[in-house]
Amino acid sequence: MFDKIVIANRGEIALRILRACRELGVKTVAVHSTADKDLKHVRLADESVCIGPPPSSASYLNIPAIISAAEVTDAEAIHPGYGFLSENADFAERVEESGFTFIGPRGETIRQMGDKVAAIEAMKKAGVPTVPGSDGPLGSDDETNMMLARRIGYPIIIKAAGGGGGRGMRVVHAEGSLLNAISLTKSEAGSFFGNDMVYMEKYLENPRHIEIQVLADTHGNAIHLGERDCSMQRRHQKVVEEAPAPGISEELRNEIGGRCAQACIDIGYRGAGTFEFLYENGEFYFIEMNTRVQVEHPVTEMITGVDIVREQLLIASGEKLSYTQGQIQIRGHAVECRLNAEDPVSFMPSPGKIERAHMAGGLGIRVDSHIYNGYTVPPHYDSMIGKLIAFGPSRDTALARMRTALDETIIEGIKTNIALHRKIIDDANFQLGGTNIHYLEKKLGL
Ligand code: MV4
Repeated sequence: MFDKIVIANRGEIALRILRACRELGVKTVAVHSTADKDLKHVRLADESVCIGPPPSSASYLNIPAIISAAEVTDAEAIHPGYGFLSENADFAERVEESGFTFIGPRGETIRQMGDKVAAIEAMKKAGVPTVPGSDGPLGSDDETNMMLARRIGYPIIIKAAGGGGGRGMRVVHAEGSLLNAISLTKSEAGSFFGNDMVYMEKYLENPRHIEIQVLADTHGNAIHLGERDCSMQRRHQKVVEEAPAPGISEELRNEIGGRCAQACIDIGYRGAGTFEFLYENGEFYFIEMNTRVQVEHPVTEMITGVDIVREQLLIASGEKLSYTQGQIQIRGHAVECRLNAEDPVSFMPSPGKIERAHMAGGLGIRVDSHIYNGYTVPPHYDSMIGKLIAFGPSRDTALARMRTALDETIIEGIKTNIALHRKIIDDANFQLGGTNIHYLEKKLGL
């Protein structure tokens, strides 16, 4: 195991990584912007290095500053967390070229999965079910593209190969708007992502967003930890996640999970990863792979007992996975509410000083948050201030515990989305389980 690592992130995930390091006896270096000197994990870290001014571009995205921090503190590895540089292939490569271990996949894998056309091709080849589509980039021949769309059947969606997470896509309902949609998406993609490659898929109108968590080591072992349902979202921001996904049988879980684990072996995947699927009418359709630890990883940890960040550290240090697939059991149900500092009406970020904070507790409650009494939420970063996770033997129990926990939680001085969470947990359709990706926006009347 490493002697010391750099945590190249902030907020709750930096604290989550620090806790995993403590348990493994790994020393920690917190790198932070000037705006973040009072973060909880900075105080708890063995060492801290200020890497720049508040804007992310000058601090958490500043590759030379982060690598220098590893050099001056004599650290061995860098954990990127999520967001920021976590899926930057150039960063992963520069970390390794500088003699440090990147806690994540090889740069080459990150680059392959960042190219959605290449990712889909690799997954299709590995036996992972994909959305019917162009199976490759669209060419410049209008007649061919029209034939392709007709064969797939409208509605179709045009997506940028360099996009993902909801950026660079356009739905087309009829042939009349196809060619214009292709050229618009292409030119947007060229300016946003520096890559004007686009592809076509059948547009699924009312899917759920279900993802499979995987772990793969450098000894040829790969396992899946079941699925999460992340359908409760607004403008591509997840709001509530849960595991397991309501209505997914053990047989279907093992079938799709097994294919994801095998795909990891086929592509030489290393570390924790997530296969994102659309799920409609009982079928899974792969759309993207995330090559990082995700915000919602705790719901999987709660139902499997596997510490995903610990496994990331073990894998990166060259050890074998702590579990075989046969040792993984799904037990109970977990729900996560993302707590955001935001206006309940406009959804605009609401940074500022937290005058009073009291976190919930009790059986089955987990709080992953860096906030404390008197902490000031800076305006420069994402508005998520923590996650409230409820676990129970059944989904109903997990939801009842979440309701109690939301009512116990006190955050004063800033606006939060706690009332929205209460509304979601109390929603009759959410309680039934299996609402689709459009449900929350429709419920909110957007
Ligand atoms: C789709 C789709 C329907 N059909 N692809 C949006 C984010 C990006 N990861 C992929 N996205 C979608 N791709 C096909 N073929 C609908 C979405 C989509 C979506 C997906 C997951 C979670 C939330 C979403 C919200 C709107 C659209």
